[in-house]
Amino acid sequence: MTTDESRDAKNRQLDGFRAHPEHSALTTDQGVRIDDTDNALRAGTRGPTLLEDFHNREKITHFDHERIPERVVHARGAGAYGYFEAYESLAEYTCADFLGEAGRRTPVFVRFSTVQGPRGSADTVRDVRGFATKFYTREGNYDLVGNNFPVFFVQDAVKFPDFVHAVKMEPDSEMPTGASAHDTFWDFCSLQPESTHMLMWLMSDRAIPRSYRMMQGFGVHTFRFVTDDGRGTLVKFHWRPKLGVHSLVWDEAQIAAGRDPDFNRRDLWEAIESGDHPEWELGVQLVPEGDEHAFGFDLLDATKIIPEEQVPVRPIGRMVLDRNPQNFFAETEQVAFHTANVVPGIDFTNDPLLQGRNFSYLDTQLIRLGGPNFSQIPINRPLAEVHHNHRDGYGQQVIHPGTNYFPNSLGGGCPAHAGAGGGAGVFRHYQERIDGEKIRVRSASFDDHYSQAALFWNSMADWERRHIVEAFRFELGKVESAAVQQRMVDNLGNVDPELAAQVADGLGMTAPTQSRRGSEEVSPALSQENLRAPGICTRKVAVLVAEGTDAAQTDAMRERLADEGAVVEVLAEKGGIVGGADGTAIEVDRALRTAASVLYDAVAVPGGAEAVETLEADPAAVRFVAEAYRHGKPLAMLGEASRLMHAAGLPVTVVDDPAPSQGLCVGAGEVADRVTREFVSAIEQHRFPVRPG
Ligand code: HDE
Repeated sequence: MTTDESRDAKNRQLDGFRAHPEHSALTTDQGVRIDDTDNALRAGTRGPTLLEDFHNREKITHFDHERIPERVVHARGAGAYGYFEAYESLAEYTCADFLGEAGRRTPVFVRFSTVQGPRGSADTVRDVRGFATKFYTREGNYDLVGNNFPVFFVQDAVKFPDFVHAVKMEPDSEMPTGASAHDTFWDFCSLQPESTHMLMWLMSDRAIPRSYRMMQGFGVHTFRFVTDDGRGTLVKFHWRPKLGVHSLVWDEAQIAAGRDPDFNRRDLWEAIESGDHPEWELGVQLVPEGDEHAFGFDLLDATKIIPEEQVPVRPIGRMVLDRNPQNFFAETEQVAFHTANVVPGIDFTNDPLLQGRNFSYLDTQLIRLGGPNFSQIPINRPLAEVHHNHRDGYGQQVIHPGTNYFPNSLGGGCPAHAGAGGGAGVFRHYQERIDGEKIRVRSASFDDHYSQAALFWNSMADWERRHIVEAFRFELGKVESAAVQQRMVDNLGNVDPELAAQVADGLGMTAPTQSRRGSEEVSPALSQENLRAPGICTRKVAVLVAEGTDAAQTDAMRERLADEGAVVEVLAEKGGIVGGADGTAIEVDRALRTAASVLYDAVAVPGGAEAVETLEADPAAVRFVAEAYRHGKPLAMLGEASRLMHAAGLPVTVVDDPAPSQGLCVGAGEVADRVTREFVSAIEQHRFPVRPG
């Protein structure tokens, strides 16, 4: 049992709302004890059910009303609790209390999500991922409602309903689920060149993260830090995962969607349950107000990044997720994020996307959570005290005595205006001078839609570019309208001629004649090549065994990987125990048929002639190895196990003293130790996208 003092303030607040069913008896909503919930009240044992049975009616009625509307976007998600810890005082830039002192901890709740699919859709679809964080600060709730891409599809929120209608399932058939590979999405994007930069991210491997724990997060918009004395600094927020940024490959993602539709949420859940608490560093790019126009693009345009090489990301704190919810609906489903939930010291800019969001999030909760009192739902309650004259409405939980208007004298003038004496901790809007015509026109500084799409393309490693081309070919290949395909290919001709030509070729179309490179610039910080992190902590490794496996090798491999923090699972034809070559028992974690290579980061097969013969004859084992190879995963084949590579039709020659080649660690006898070492460093590299064969 965790001691009370070691639990954060939000956790303790939730105690007041937690049910305690231990040693309890069944009751109605009114607390009346019920002795039978298995048989409805009826007239005679075979007679009709009686209306008088209030328990039956109440039970069924409540069940009938269990569902609420799912989020119109980001419907599928997973949440967790944790804390944010500031590295230093940022008082020079912001009076935000939670950033005011080194070591200050603030409880958080984070919800990760996909965007397009409904609540029951698969996790590993090609999509943007939501990364929304609620900070329960002492000065009220601050929500940083971000994504795992730093840009967005449209520049103005007024286009959001159009975009969402286009990307969601088609209105007649409600297909496809969890996919953007369909006509309406590409029709819209091909007519909206401003979406081009975002499409580059969406077609990249960033759209199929290996884990929520291994993706970056971005606030996207330019926000504003504000000091106590009203000075502003423009700011962009970045989350950077401690485990590095890693992705799946497309074929793997598609198989995983069937093998484990809960792939990403299970990964998050299990990591937290096993004490491997996911961690991100929060960083900021700070731009002095005076430099707002010093860039070749507009800081108010959410289709642009500030390249990290231009303005470095300054780490300001870390976030650790260390607790899973107890009830998905109460916590993860009912959490209500809102971009306008800001605290003193953090303010908006005039980014038209952000301005629209500031309306939308509050509005959407009213229908989703059934009325204006959703901030009283436990997960949404701030730790800071709440006093106002908002009254009544569906689901009101508070008994408000006294007056309900301002100004008043009968209620002692309370709640009074805060900060009358100039006190800290009061929200004051940044005083910005605005001067303009009332006009439905976007600034010309928003017009360049291709430079940064090209910047992204230029910054990719060869294998990343290959994946982007393949993704465009897949997505556009699913589009039935040739005109839409052609328009999109022509559009890519403004990013890079090679990209456009390769995509066109894959679609059997002609490359655009008017191609040009959108930019010559490069930002190395954008490539996943440069976003790895040291170590193999929490990587999942499958060890395939059978009767006669070399037990000593198995143990050594398991121990070494576990020492490095990896999660090792031993798989065999059946669960239970298999006998090693020397008679030692090897414990099996999972039956091969209930698993799949796509659920692991790497595969090892220890030696043992008899065992390898069994595995060679088992199509599930052969497929396991072949698939892992195809997906570029590290493979360790000890001793006779290299024969399995042959059985899988893989182009590997057995050598006694192997050089580590493309993550294939093959060897026998006294080199086994070295093979394991190389295997560990191969897992650290994550993926070997260029393999022979
Ligand atoms: Fe959202 N978005 N969005 N969005 N968004 C919602 O709010 C909206 C945008 C993001 O885990 C909705 O509670 C508009 C950008 C996340 O609960 C809704 C625009 C970014 C989540 C809404 C955008 C996001 C949402 C649906 C302007 C990244 C899930 C349910 C074009 C910076 C939060 C809800 C969670 C959810 C509106 C664009 C992130 C309808 C109008 C840009 C992570 O209010």
